[in-house]
Amino acid sequence: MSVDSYLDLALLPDVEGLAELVLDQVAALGALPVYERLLQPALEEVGRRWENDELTVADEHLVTALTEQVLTRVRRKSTSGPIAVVACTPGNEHRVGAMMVSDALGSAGWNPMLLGARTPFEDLAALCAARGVQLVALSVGIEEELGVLAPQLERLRLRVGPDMHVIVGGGALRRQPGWHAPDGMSVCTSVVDLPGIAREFLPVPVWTP
Ligand code: B12
Repeated sequence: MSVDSYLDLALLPDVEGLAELVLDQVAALGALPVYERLLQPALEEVGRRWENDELTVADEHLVTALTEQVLTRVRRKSTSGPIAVVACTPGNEHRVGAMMVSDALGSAGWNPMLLGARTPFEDLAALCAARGVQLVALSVGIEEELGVLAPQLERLRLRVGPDMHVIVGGGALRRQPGWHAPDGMSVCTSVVDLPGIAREFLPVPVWTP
């Protein structure tokens, strides 16, 4: 899997070539490893080249937009499992990771409800309470949000109830791995590892004679 080939195709732009590259890799390896080992490093490389003045903001927007297009081609259909909400924290516009998380939860038997970027906690709490949501996966993209995140999560759980599981991840946590989640909540920064964790939270069917 080559980050350089990915970026060469995206910057041309050759969206069909890009889709073919990704779909071939997905067929060989599965979607989640390709997200983690190709798409994520490619976007990080965009950030690095931008910092070095090798790419412009417009180039970054192009690669991000094409990555989102390609993701919609790879993404699996929702399952009929229980709803799991996927959202970015209120200050986070980095939504590509959340799209991948949504796929990871789908592959674990949940029915992902992807809310996307900048989701206010009040609205997230209201939605989860109204629908009896049992799993929320949150993506934190900006390290500055981590300072206030724990009390916000505590309030979310108070509002929705103790049965709701919360898994927190995202680029900010990969860059700042020392952050501690409130008790009873999980931190996971890998979409490859996420299905194993999320499966454990699936409600166990009650057997009635
Ligand atoms: C693209 C991009 C943007 C785009 C995003 C568009 C979009 N549609 O998403 C735009 C232009 C909006 C943007 C804006 C900004 N950005 Co920006 N951006 C990036 C860039 C280049 C790539 C991000 C990305 O998509 N990565 C790929 C995805 C797939 O990675 P990911 O989100 O980490 O997700 C992976 C894992 O973390 C995991 N995951 C994600 N969430 C979760 C959740 C769970 C539960 C689990 C299990 C796993 C998981 O799954 C994914 C697959 O592996 C990065 C560079 C970098 N080094 O990351 C900077 C970067 C993230 N941005 C940065 C900054 C500073 C900004 C701005 C403040 C710039 C500005 N001055 O305006 C704004 C802030 C906007 C905001 N409030 O969020 C900094 C953040 C530093 C920090 N403080 O934390 C970075 C690191 C660049 C840098 N080196 O400075 N950005």
